[in-house]
Amino acid sequence: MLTAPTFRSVEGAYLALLQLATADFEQRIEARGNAAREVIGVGFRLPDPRQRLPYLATRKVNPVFQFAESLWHLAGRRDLEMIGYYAPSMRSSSADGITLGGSAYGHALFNPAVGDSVSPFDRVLELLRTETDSKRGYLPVFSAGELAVDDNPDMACLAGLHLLVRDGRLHMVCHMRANDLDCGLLSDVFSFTMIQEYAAIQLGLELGHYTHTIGSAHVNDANAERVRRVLDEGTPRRAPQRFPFPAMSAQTGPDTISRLLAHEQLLRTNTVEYSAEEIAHLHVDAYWQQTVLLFEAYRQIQHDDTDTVGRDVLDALHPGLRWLLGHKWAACVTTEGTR
Ligand code: 5HM
Repeated sequence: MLTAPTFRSVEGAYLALLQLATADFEQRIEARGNAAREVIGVGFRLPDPRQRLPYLATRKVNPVFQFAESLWHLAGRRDLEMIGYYAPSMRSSSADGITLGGSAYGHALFNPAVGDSVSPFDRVLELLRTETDSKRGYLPVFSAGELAVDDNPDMACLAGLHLLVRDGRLHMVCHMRANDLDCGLLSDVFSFTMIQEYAAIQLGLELGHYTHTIGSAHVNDANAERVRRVLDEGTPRRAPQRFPFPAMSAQTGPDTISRLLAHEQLLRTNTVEYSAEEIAHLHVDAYWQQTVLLFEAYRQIQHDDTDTVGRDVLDALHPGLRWLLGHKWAACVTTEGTR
């Protein structure tokens, strides 16, 4: 097959890649002390990029982090203060303990490049609005300057994102120089498809397909045991959990992101606490209220001395998000067993 194989949701692609790198790997590598099995040059396509969450009990995806990271990217941020609260492990990639480098993709996409006054993201949208069938809508992330940094702790794994408008739909092709299939792939696909959907809304277009390509696709030996358990769970005999995810609200724009991040900061710093009822009356539409509910659930887990997250918050969540929270944190299982 010359085009990338298609999967109904990210879960199928994730399992197929894990299988490939575990059983049919091409070589063993040991870059920077990480022993891994590797396959070179792979890819897949998601015809519906909204199906960006996997529902596997053995791979405890953290949807709070997924949405937090996407918003962090969409706001063009690179501060550790926010993202480190959701993913403490990212602190080790920071050279100065304050900011992230290459992995702060949104910082490269949503801020003007040196010498420019408009961000690459806005420049590409402008191009796509004016040039029919353009092939030039490329958003580079990896920069040659990263190679010149001695002992660089955080070199961008994302080479770039390519946006293509065809027949009224916005497609995206992602090029990764390297992807850790177990640890990096899921959050990368989540964030990039969120950026794609956000871009489609800004352009007033339908969401097209998403194609993910990887130079070095690998599974670290340190994660081999978990990968084996995930593959055991994901055998074709298992009926997959299905929680179709809704479309991002059509009025989403930069103001939406700012408003959400204002609530995020208040919750992260435990300055406010919200009931589901209060979240329903915030100046935030129903789609994004789900994210505020996730932030409130996480606030309770982090700051409240409690072993359960409020029933009202769990009940108001999309069933797929509730399912994921219930598998990630015991505090999120309702008395009726949300799982
Ligand atoms: O030595 P190198 O810079 O390639 O190590 C980075 C590791 O993080 C690789 O295993 C890469 O695949 C993984 N990674 C990822 O998969 C890192 C980031 C952060 O940029 C990411 N996805 N988003």
